[in-house]
Amino acid sequence: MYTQAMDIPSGDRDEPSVKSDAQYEAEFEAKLARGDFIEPKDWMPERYRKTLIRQISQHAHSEIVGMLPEGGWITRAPTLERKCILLAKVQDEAGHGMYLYSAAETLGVSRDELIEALHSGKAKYSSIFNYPTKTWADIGVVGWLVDGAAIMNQIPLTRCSYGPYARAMIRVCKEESFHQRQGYDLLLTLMKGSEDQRAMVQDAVNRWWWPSLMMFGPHDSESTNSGDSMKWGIKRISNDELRQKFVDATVPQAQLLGVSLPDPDLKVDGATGHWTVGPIDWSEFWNVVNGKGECNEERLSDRVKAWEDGAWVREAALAHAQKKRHRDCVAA
Ligand code: FAQ
Repeated sequence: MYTQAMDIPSGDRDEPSVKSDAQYEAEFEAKLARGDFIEPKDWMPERYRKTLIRQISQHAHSEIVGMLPEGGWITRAPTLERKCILLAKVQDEAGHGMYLYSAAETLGVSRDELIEALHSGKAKYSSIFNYPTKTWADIGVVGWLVDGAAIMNQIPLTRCSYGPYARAMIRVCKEESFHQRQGYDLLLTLMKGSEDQRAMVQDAVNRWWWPSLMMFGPHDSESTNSGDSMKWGIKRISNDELRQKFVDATVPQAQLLGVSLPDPDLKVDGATGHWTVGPIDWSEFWNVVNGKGECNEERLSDRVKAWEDGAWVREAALAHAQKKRHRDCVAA
């Protein structure tokens, strides 16, 4: 289900048909209105296809680049158990990237094109992965806050109108849930430790809190893609609403953990019961998105190096496939 081959969608147009573009469009709209999934071979407006390719491929890139900040800690995990957990988590992120690249390929774009866009710096990936993981506590905080924000954003995507993306998200969300819990568990353990360990957790929370809020994207009023994406059922809940849900869920978890959140304006709104946060520094966000964050260069060059170092594996797999095809032909 998650490994659809490259298959250019053709809709009903392969069959003799007298349908006009307006009729195709009306059928597409009717499917959306009924809450049916749009599937790879269905007719879809070009802008819907482009928006999905953009979002799904950015999401895939984020999963793959997201392996880097944590991957460097696998050899430094303090216990065998923590090492196994982190190894499993980082492998999961690779799997998520693969499901997502496969989902994007069903829209008629090749994986090579997508990888090239990432490596050349044309394609975006989540701002959050351009921050450094300085201490072991950062690994806990990434699980708690970054995976926590990722789940909040991705649960509504299980109801996205595009079938392959929505289905991929079901498994991704189950795994993200384990990621979030292992991070929180790691932090609970550190908070029961020494004064230095507690200080290390607080320092990590101070550095990751605001970037985690930025993961949800710009305010709705500045979100250029939300209008179309909400209309087409790609996004079901807006950037600001998801950010609010995340804050409401996370503040009590911070209290239970015994850490403070680095926001002097954080308070409960008596009228709504929601936690309100102070102003977000959007200049920092755009700086990072535009390639000027602390780790942007390092992340991209690590990705390019991993791709180049893995060339022999791809070549060997292709050579094996060719040999097998040849053997099968001779045997037939
Ligand atoms: N970083 O109009 P909107 C994870 C861009 S997975 C960079 O609101 P949209 C798992 C946006 O692309 C994390 N750029 O955009 C994990 C657009 O520019 P464009 C990734 C951002 O698409 C955990 C412009 O700003 N998750 O963490 C960001 O409607 C731990 C205007 O924004 C997904 O990708 C950002 N944070 O809404 C892995 C989920 N935000 O493209 C390892 C799927 C916005 O027009 C370790 N994606 N921009 O040039 C989405 O839900 C949406 O794409 C949003 C943005 C909500 C991220």
